[in-house]
Amino acid sequence: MADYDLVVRGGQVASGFGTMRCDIGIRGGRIAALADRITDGAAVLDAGGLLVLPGGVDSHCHIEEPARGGYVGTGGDLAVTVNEESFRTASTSAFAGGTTSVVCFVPQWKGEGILPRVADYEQRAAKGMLDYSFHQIISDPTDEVLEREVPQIVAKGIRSLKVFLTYEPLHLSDEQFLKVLVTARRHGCLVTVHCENYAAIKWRTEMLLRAGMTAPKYHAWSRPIVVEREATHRAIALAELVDQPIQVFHVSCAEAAEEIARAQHRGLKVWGETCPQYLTLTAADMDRPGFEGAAYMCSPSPRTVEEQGRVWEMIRRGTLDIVSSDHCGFSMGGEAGKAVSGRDAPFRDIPNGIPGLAARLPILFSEGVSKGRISLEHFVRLTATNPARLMGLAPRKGVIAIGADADLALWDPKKRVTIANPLMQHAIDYTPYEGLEVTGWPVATIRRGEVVMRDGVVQAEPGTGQFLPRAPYDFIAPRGVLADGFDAAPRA
Ligand code: DUC
Ligand code: ZN
Ligand code: ZN
Repeated sequence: MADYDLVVRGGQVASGFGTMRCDIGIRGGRIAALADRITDGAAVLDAGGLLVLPGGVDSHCHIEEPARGGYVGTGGDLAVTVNEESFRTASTSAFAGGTTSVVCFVPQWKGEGILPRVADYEQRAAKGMLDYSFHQIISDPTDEVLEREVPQIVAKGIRSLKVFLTYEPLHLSDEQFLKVLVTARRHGCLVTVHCENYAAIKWRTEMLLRAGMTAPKYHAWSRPIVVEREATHRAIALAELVDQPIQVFHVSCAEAAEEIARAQHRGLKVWGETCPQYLTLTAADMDRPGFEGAAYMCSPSPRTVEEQGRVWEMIRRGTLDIVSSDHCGFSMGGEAGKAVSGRDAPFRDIPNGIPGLAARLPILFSEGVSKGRISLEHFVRLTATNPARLMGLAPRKGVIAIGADADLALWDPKKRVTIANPLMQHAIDYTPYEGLEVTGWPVATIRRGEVVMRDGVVQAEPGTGQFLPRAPYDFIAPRGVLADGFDAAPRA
C-alpha cells in the first residue's frame, strides 16, 4: 500500500512567511509530509510551474442565510426570505475560486431566541461541500439569549458574535452592544462588528428621499465616510471599556482604518477586515442607468479610486490584516433579489450586498501580488492564515504544515482571465467584477486531500462539508486592562 493517498508534486509551496519548492504528501485528508521528493503516492498531482497555496479561508460570507426584513434600510416587510446562494452553490463557487472554508452567519430575529435558528442553519450548512463555521448574529440581546442560549452555542464551538450598528431590523443601541461585549468576554468569544451609524444613515436617507434623490447612486450619499468612521470609533471605545477584543468588518476607507490603527497602537485587540469591493469598485459604479447601479450596492458603500489607494496602504501597513468577500448575493433579474421592491424602488429598499466568494482570491492576487502592491506571503496571510488564526481555526486551516487539513489551491500565477459570471459558478445571475482582467487563477482546489476542482470543473459530493468547531483560544483573550481596575464582566 502506498504511504500517501495523494502527492502534490513539484510546486512552489507558499506559506504566510515564505516560499519553498517541495512535494506535499497527503494521508487521511491531512498533510503528512513536506519533502524534496515524495515518491510513494497512490495518486500524483503535478504542480510543476504552479504555486501551491493554503486553501482560502473566507471568514465573512452570507450563505443561505434566512433573513426577516433583510439588508435594507427599511427592514422590508419582515417576510422571511433565504439568501439565494445555497451551501451547495456556494461550495461550488468557493472551490472554483480556491477557497475551502468559510465562516457564515446564523441570524437572530427580534423577539426570538437563537437556538432554533442555529438548529435550522446547521441543517442547511450540512448539505454543502465546503468546511464551515458560524458567527452568531445578535439582534435582540435579551437576558435569556445572552445568559442561557449563548453559553450553549459556545459549547457547540460557535465562538464569534456578530453585531450590526446599522440596518433597521438588526442594529443595536450602545447599551445593547455593551451587553453583547460583556457576554463575549465572559465566554471567550470574538465580537465582529458592522460599523456604520444607524441614526445618521436613517436621517440622511429620509432627507435624500424627501428631495427626490432615490436612484441607486444615492445609497453612497446616505452613508458617507463619516458615518463609518464614527461607528468604528464608538465600537472600539466600547470594546475598550469592556476589555473585549473585536474585529471591525469591511473597512472601506482610511478614516475608519486610522481609528483601528490608533487602537492597535494603544495595544488594544482590534482587528480590521476589508474586501475586494473596496479595492476595485467605486460609488460611481452605482451611477449607472436605471436599476443597473443596484448591482454594486453594498454597505459600506464603495468609495473612490483615491480611497482604494488608501485602503491598500492600510493593508500594507498591517492595520487591515484580513481580506474577506462579504459575499452576499442578490440576483438582478426576477422579482426576488435586488428587485424585491421593484425596479424603480428607492435605494433604501434595495437589498445591500454583492457576490464575491469566487472572485476574492483572483482579484486580490492580481491587484495585489501581480501588480506588485503586496508580496505573495502577505497575500497568503490576508486570505488564509490570518482569518484562520483570528477565527480559531488554525493550525487546522489556513496553513501548509504537517498535521493541517490538506486544503490547497494550485495557482497559475501567469494565467490571464477576464472575469465573467459563468466563471464564478454561483447562484447569482451577475458578478460586479464582470470584465475585470486578472493575472493569476486557481487551476485546482483540494479540500481535505480530495481534488474538488480541476480546470474549473468542480466535483464534490454534497453533504461532505464539515462543521469546524472552535475551541477556546488565547489569541482573542482579553488583555486584562480595565478602567479603574474594575472588572464589570468577569470571565466565566
Ligand atoms: N453589507 C452588505 O453589503 N451586505 C450584507 C451585510 C452587510 O453588512
Ligand atoms: Zn456588514
Ligand atoms: Zn456581511
